Amino acid sequence: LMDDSIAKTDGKGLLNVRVIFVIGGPGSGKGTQCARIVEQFGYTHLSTGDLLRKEVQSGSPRSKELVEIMEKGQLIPSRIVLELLRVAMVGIPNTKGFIVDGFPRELEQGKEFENEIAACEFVLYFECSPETMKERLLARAETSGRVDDNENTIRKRLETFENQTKPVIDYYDSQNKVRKVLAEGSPDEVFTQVSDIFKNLPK
Ligand code: B4P
Repeated sequence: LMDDSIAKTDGKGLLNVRVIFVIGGPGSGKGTQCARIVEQFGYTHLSTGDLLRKEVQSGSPRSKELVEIMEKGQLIPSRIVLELLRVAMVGIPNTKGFIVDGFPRELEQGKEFENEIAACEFVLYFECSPETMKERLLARAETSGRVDDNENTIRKRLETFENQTKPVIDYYDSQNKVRKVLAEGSPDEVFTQVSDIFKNLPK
């Protein structure tokens, strides 16, 4: 890390802060639940999807490339995602911890983050059926204006999740780091399970 003078780091140069990864398919309710975690428990929410959409809106030279990838329901190159996260985290030196939403979406992303930025305490996984996810995203499509909320892209996003993100869950599961939440229910029902996890975290 080059510009981490304001953030605390450990002996290996990693940020010394609680980090929780939040994974789930598109439409599993990650963003919705993260907003509630912030409200109830005071963590800092970083959504890689939001960071990427902000990057696009800023009119950065890579905007066009990013939009094209998102429209195809594919993953943005990890380097870009990691850089956006690193800059965001270093800029917030005093926080109880970060919930990193929509990340990692492929195995290498997670490994690189943990080698270069900070260790992850556990992975919060929202398990949801593809039918439910599709239904929610189509409902959101009516108002979201998002380039990726349409039937075609939703199908591809679900495939990307199945092929590239599911192995991430298996990997962290093998390290006993996955906390699974059943995400089929209403936002309140899902949050009951999420609260139980956050209430019982060590200080
Ligand atoms: P994201 O922005 O992460 O999009 P998402 O998976 O749909 O999650 P989001 O948080 O928006 O939706 P949620 O499930 O909460 O990613 C978009 C794209 O960015 C990716 O396809 C990829 O191209 C790129 N990208 C992002 N991160 C990346 C990374 N790390 N690496 C590479 N590329 C990356 O909610 C969906 C809808 O369901 C909402 O309308 C909500 O109101 C509704 N809903 C939520 N919970 C509900 C419930 N319990 N009941 C009923 N409806 C519910």
